[in-house]
Amino acid sequence: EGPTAKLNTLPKPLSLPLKSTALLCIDFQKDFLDVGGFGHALGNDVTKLADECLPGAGKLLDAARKLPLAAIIHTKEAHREDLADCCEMKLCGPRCPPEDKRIGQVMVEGMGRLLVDGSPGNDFVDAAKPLDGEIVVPKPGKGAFFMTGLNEILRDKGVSHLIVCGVTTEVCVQTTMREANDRGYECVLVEDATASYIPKFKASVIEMVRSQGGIVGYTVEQAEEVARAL
Ligand code: C5J
Repeated sequence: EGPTAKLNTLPKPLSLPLKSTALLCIDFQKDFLDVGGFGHALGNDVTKLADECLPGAGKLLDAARKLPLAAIIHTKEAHREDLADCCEMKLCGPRCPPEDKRIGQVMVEGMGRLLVDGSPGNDFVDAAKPLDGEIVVPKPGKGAFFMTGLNEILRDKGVSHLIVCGVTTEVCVQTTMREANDRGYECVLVEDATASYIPKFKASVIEMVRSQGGIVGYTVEQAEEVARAL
């Protein structure tokens, strides 16, 4: 019951019940989108991400802010200052020499400690900054349900459906969608509001999500279409 937004999704059309739908924006942070951030430190070309997904994310945010959706939620990959929530394996473990440890270990000019909560580079990019009243969920892992209160927040707000956007498609976005799917949330991934450093991985995730009758969820090509339907 209540208003719905009809979307031309794949593998089949989806009707979003607005009062139980949340917009989930995943990790639109300088650490992933800006030169000098964590993504850059890992050796990625970060320069194409912003143009690929931020205009789409902006359309989703503008449309969602005009409505009473159940919630607008922004996640950020952020570790505690003491790194107690960063396991040794993520910090690097046996895979690289100690001087290569990146998370929280080196100070980058303008960015501070990579992937550490409160550092300038860990903050959101201007185009996708949360507004007052929107929910920010810091998370130490790839999936937004791991070591966070996200599931409880969604249950409390009566959310059944998630419009998903963010970076990077095959890491934090895909992991979060799989976690959400296992917890019973219907997810729709907005293709022009997500991006990867590795374009073929983005294409694969989109195909994977909607394969086998929508095994992980739905996909829709354009944020514009979602914005119009909301
Ligand atoms: C990564 C993310 N790529 N937000 N995090 O480490 O996708």
